[in-house]
Amino acid sequence: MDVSIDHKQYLEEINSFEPKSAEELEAFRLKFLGNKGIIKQLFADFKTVPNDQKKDYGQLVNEIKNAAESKLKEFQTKITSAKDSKQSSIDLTAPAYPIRFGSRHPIQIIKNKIIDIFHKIGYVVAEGPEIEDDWHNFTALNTPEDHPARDMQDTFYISDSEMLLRTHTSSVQIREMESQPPPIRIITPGRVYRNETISARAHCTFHQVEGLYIDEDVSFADLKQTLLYFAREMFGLNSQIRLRPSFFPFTEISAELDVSCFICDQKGCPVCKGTGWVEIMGCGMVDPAVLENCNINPDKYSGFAFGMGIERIAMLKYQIDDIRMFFENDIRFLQQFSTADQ
Ligand code: 2U9
Repeated sequence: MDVSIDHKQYLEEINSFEPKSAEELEAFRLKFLGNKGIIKQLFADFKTVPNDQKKDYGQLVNEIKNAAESKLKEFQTKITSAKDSKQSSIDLTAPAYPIRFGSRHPIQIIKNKIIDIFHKIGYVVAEGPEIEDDWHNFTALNTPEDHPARDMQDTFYISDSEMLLRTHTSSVQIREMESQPPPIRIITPGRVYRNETISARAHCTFHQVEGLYIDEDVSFADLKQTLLYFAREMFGLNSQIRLRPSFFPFTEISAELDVSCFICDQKGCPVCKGTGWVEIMGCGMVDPAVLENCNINPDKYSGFAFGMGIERIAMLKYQIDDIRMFFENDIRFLQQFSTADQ
């Protein structure tokens, strides 16, 4: 038996072997060194080799075995160290991908600021439903049947029902007055709806904060001092206020409140249209008929109320000239309101 030919072929195959993957190396191992592999078979054939050739045969098979084993070892180390170096190329101490912080919506920023200002002088937040009945939105607020606000043109009525979308958060104040005796000191932030044509100045939905203070001996002087405090906290400590007579069905007497222009310091600018004053809210003494509607005795109690549009305050503070910006959720707009203000 001549074993030298196979021996040469095997050695050549083993020596020229260069695996490209762990799978190829495993196939090589099984082929030569596996339980059913070539080397096992060569050793098994040993017994058929004539005695005088056994020594040479054994040497040759050992040579093949050693070559296969050292090849396997060489590539096992190479493949594992390649894997290791791949793993170590991930730097676990490196900073994570930056996550861009969100920012609060400007309406929320202003709303929270207004709540904070009134909270400091004892007002608590009250909330109520956006879908209201006629009583809480109009009748209890002394708004007569023929008042234009009740017109389909101004109010969203819900078809086939007695309900409507509240046109102001005064409805929440009625609910609060109905459910507890004075003293009452509340602010009511919330979304309201009006059937308006959408433009740069008006929207069919916006946000209000209204305030209400009912107690014995509440006077117009209390209203003035409270709103002066608010104006100074909101627009700067040098702010002045002025009140102009007005009319609302639910207040008597009624007024509009202007703040001295905080943009130009009353020198005259486009925001105050050269007047030095900017209108920020309406207010007045709660009409005794409204107190009566809520079973509060107007001979014992009096109170003041005020209301402002949050969008209007935000437009003034941030000098935004189009109310629609608040509702479009354009990220380029929203990102401009810094977390520092929140
Ligand atoms: C009750 C009694 C009285 C709330 C008031 C105003 C004046 C006012 C407007 C400002 C701009 C609405 O958002 S706006 O369009 N509001 O001018 N609101 S007095 O008076 C009340 C509220 C509740 C029980």
